[in-house]
Amino acid sequence: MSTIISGERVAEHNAQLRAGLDADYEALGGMLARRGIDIEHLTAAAQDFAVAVPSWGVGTGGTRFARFPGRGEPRNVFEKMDDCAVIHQLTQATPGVSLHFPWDRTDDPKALRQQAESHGLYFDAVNSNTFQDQPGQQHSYKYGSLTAQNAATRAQAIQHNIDCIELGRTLGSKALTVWIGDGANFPGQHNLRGALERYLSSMREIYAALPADWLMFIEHKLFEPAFYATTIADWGTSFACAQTLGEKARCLVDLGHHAPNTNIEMIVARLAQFGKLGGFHFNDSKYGDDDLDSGSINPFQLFLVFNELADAAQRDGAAFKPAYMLDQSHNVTDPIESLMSSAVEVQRAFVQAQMVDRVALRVHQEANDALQSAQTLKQAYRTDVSAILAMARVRSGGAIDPVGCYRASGYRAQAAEARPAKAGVSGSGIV
Ligand code: AFD
Ligand code: MN
Ligand code: MN
Repeated sequence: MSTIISGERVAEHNAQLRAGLDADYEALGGMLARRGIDIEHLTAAAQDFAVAVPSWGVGTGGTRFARFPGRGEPRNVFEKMDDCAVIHQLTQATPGVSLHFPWDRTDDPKALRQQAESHGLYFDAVNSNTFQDQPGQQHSYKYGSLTAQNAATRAQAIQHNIDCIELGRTLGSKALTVWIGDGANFPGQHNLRGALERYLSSMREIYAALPADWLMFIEHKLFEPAFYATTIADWGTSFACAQTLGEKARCLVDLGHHAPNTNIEMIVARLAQFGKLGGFHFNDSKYGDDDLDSGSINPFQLFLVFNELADAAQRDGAAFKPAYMLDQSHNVTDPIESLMSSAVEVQRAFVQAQMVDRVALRVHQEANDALQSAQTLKQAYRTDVSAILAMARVRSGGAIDPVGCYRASGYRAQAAEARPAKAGVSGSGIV
């Protein structure tokens, strides 16, 4: 497998930090042993953990007001894949890449697949884009896409999704994520029920084009760009649509797509209970769809989500396999650094949730001991598992300190030289 940052450089970096890591790992192992937990079991679980990176995340994102591009941003999908390869090389936690069409369209999908494979990467769900117009497009999505009043506009949006499936097939993807911005900005602008009927009829056509081993993820979002009534605004609508469409349709939970203070872990539990939890877009937010780095604002919520996932995995076994993806917009950080840190934060919540004493939790719940139930969760959440994550990385060939190693490698400065900004070409879409 080819690596972008030289293996010697990573080894050199790790050598400097190894003694400290070994000491921390041993101390943590001793502490966990006293709680009846085998640290090796957790480290192995951390090594198996994977979260996909969105191709659009390696470019600087934007707000509605402006985009301030960074140095050396990728200008096409091949350069994006190089950045994704660096993220995976150092974290060993992000082997999947989620592409977005037409932003990532290439005339040479074979070369793209080869490039991915040479870096040990594969393609996760592909994303369609009917929330903005592309140059030369016949029908505008200004008034909607899959729900548009105009049948020809709907047909165009349906065909785009079918094209995405076709492209994804050549790349080895196994799922299509559909997020639409459709909705109304004024009361009365839409017949609320009619819009959802048109959505379902469009989605049925897309569903019919899914290969047998594919899934379709329906991504809901509370608001924006439709500020009065978003057609697929909540998990209830998403769930009803997934049920109506069939077995291959599942719900995708983007953490930012809910009203502040929504109990997202309960949504996760509900979807898991009814076999409709397709996957996640991890990010964090303070207000709305902020797309901030995972775990940067509310790491406890992330832990509680993973606590539900651990519970579902215990109940449902290997059949329970939601797709994990990041979906963030990086405005003030180096996107590679943000994605590496976020992957580690998601992995951290996953490992902490594995540590919850589920037997004790059940006993406390059955005894109506609310305080001890909460303390059981907190005990896992308060445990610093950084040494487990670092050990998992180093054993898999990654870096003990991914951001430190990345900075020392000079990758960004080299990218800035190799990728002079081209007018009108951006590595990022609007997220
Ligand atoms: C938009 C949506 C959503 C989606 C992303 C990529 O809010 O999060 O996943 O675009 O399609 O930002
Ligand atoms: Mn999303
Ligand atoms: Mn979003």
